[in-house]
Amino acid sequence: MKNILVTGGAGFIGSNFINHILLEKRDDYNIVNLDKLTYAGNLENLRPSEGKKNYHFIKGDITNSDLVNYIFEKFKIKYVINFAAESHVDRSILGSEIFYRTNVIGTNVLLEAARRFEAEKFLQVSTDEVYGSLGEEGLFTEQTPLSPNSPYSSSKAAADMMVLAFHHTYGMPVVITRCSNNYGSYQFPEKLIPLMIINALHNKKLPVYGDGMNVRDWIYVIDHNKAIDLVFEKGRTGEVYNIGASNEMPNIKIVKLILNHLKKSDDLIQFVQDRPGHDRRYAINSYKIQNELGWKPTYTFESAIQQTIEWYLQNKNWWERIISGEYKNYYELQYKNR
Ligand code: NAD
Ligand code: TDX
Repeated sequence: MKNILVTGGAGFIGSNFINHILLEKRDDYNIVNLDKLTYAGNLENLRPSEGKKNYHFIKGDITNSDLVNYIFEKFKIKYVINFAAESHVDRSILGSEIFYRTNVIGTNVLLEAARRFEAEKFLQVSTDEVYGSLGEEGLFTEQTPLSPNSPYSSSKAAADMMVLAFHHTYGMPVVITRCSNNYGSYQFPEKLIPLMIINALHNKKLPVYGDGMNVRDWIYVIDHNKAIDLVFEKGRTGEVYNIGASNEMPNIKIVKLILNHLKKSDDLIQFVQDRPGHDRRYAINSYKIQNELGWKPTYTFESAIQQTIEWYLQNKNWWERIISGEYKNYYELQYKNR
């Protein structure tokens, strides 16, 4: 039995990891999910895992070192997968402090506990945004220098540096994954794809930043989590693995695809003031994980995006509860004067 501390497991990617990858297929994993349940955390995401005997939930903050140490001791934790983070770029532009507290200090607290309790693996879930922005050519490799541009991505880059420093200095068995943009069910409505689906369903304007030609490299969340599971099991200590499905697309193309699927008019599109410091293009070279660990994406964008749109159509209760709460204030602040 592997006693694994999974942090941020009530968010979009972490809950998918627990539901789909672990509990359906891995009875040798004993998972302790530590999540603060911020605005982005939602226990409804974990319904399929509730009641399983190899799954435990603890509400708490990764910056709380007493709590983290207690969890390591009580559950004999030997493995950490750190998903917990403040994850939305636009919110980091509105205010950066919580991003540094959670993403940097929180990671440090987890690393110190992992050091104290001699953890056998520490997997840091990072992002391609740490590499900064690409021009029209080229792809991010693991050798691309870190050059983050937003408060969010700079906090993730700082955390990555610290994780590698713990390996270099203390010999800690760490590994880092850097993935491109995810999509799938249970993604919080603030992110591009769910935001556009939900606005279109309400015949509300679809706010496309700038000229809509910023490019993101999209991967289905299950493919990301299969890669994380593989890196967790087989990744070499001290290494970084990029994860991406080679599916670059300008934002406007995705927005039009969503409108087309929902049989709504392109007139709903509204080009609005650009995101400050908006990275132009992300694109991942995932040769290393494919070649070394044999991973490859299994979902095509064409089918998985349709499935995702259908999920939002079938699960209105999930997102209606979110958008009728505190989210309204965020939406107002973010979009009112654009
Ligand atoms: P999310 O915002 O949906 O979920 C984050 C989760 O972390 C929430 O459940 C939240 O309650 C929890 N959390 C936040 N602060 C916490 C704290 N201080 N202590 C404990 N729990 C806390 O994010 P996501 O999209 O699921 O992203 C998960 C991870 O993957 C993040 O580290 C993110 O940087 C990384 N990532 C995301 C993407 C993407 O496209 N969404 C791509 C690459 C990497
Ligand atoms: O209303 C919008 N209009 C718009 O044009 C929103 C919310 C976004 N956009 C654009 C900005 C980006 O170019 O769409 C693109 C995607 O935006 P987000 O969904 O906010 O994602 P991004 O900023 O690319 O970051 C995501 O991928 C990397 C995740 O949020 C990060 O957590 C992850 O690290």
